[in-house]
Amino acid sequence: MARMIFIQPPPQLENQYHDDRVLRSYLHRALPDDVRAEIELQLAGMGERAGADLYVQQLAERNVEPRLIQWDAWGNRVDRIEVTPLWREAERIAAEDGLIAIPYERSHGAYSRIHQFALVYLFTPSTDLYSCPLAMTDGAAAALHASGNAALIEHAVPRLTARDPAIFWTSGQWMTEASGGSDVGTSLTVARQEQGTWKLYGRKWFTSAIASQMALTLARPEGNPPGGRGLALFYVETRDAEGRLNSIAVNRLKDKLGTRKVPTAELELNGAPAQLVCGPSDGVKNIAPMLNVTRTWNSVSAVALMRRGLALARDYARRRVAFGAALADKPLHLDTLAGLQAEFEAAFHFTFFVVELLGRAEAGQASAQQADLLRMVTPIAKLTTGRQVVAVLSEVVESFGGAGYVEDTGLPMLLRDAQVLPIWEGTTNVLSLDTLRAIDGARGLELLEREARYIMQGVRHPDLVRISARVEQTLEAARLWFVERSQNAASLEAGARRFALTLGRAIALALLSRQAQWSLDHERDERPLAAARRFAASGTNLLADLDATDARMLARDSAA
Ligand code: MFK
Repeated sequence: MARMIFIQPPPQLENQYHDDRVLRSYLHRALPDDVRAEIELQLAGMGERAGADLYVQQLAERNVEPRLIQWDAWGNRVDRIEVTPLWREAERIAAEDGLIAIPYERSHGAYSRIHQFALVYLFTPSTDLYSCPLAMTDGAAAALHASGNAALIEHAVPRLTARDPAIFWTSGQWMTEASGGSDVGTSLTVARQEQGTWKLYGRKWFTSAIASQMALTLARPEGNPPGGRGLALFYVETRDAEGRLNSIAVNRLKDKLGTRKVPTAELELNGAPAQLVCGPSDGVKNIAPMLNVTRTWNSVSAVALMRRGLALARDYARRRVAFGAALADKPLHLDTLAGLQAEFEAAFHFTFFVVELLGRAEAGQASAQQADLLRMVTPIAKLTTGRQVVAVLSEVVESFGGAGYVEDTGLPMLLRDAQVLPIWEGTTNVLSLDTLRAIDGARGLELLEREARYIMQGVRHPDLVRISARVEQTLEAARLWFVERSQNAASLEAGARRFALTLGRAIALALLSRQAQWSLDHERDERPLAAARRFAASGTNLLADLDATDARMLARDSAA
């Protein structure tokens, strides 16, 4: 007699736009009806591909990785990178759907960034972090525009923003050096003028887009002082007209925990020809517009991966029967998923708040205060969502039990990819310090408090009124904490991460509350209210009065 074998049902994905209540409800609130009507078909198309053919291809290519081919058959050094088939398809879709073009064409004015990032959010989880080169491409276009370098803008930006895949270029962002890491100012790459051309000499330790046609990079013109100010921002084209690398050697690809489809390379610049983008100094300052755009992509990628994990976990919970019932009918399993959903919804509204501000600023519609706000919330959203995505995806993996730990379900890859999001583009701690720089004293915190009050001014449901009072108290406590700690630089620095996360969680809660009231009023939907209650209960104020001496003892853990 044949034995009955139990087969676990794999999770499945529907159209990722139609299936996404949070995205659809947000777009309904944030966009005028005519703009939403104009973009909806495209979003549904992207949602369909993300849940179907791209996802199928992603699972089928799970073991395919990019390759560095250093030599051709005849002994020539070629250093060619072969990316995966899914990446080639992703590049075509990105160009044709205008994933970079949209905010520069600006057909929907200040709403163009919402249009772009809604598409990016749908596209990202099914395309193996192809959003990495796209983020840098967008950042390069933004930095070139900010530079005012008319020749480079005319030459490169039409390629970076092209919709024709044959013309479309992507850009790298080569900052990290072995000496530098987060401390970019210690970079050792030197720029020399040789026969009227700048040539770069040095080693770039983490470059995520050598397969790109151009890069923005930092180097120190000979004779310049040390530090970030002594660096200059350079434009480099990676290959010459014959397709040979321009005095650049690829030493190896990195063997990384995740993002294994991203061909991150170590490069040797052996006199690579380059052009100055702005002046011969202030490179860190001049590349900052790029960082702020890539950090926004990072936040969007974090919410996109959280959403993918939840879509899979929820679907699986309906199919998987254990202990006599579907997981979706088990109170403890539901409670666990509800907590993750609340984190995701808060992260989503925070991220798209940054996206809205960016769109307004680029369309020339942001007040000076909104521009300051954008500068503050960009790192705060990046660091907050970067922590959330790792926590959420760790739980998502666990919600599948042992299956979540098995490679060919595709689930471990989600967690490994998520782990890069709090690291690249500035770690949680580096961005916490950037937050201190960006808020520029108590004045910035007052601005945040005013904005939170403005966001929550329309809430009427009693629970949301209580929550909004809590947000105000938290932000006020953060301001008082900041003012007190400002007397002692070491103590301020020690608390910077808890401070930045407190701001992040409080603003996210304010935004989630606004959406919850709107959904009650316009959709009779209580789910965002439930998410706001959950998120509020999980705590926003992380500013416990922790002692620096305790921290030193614990962190060093030495016998002395
Ligand atoms: C899915 C999407 C993900 C995207 C894919 C990414 C692929 C990854 C490729 C990578 O390159 S990852 C590596 C990314 N590396 C970083 O993000 C660097 C992290 N370190 C920092 O951000 C440090 O804070 C920083 C390097 C900026 C500190 O350097 P400095 O030399 O100590 O800078 P300083 O003196 O604080 O600031 C110099 C100027 O820049 C100041 O202006 P002023 O000269 O007017 O005073 C700053 O205000 C300004 N500045 C710095 N950061 C800024 C900024 N301005 C605007 N926005 C910012 N974010």
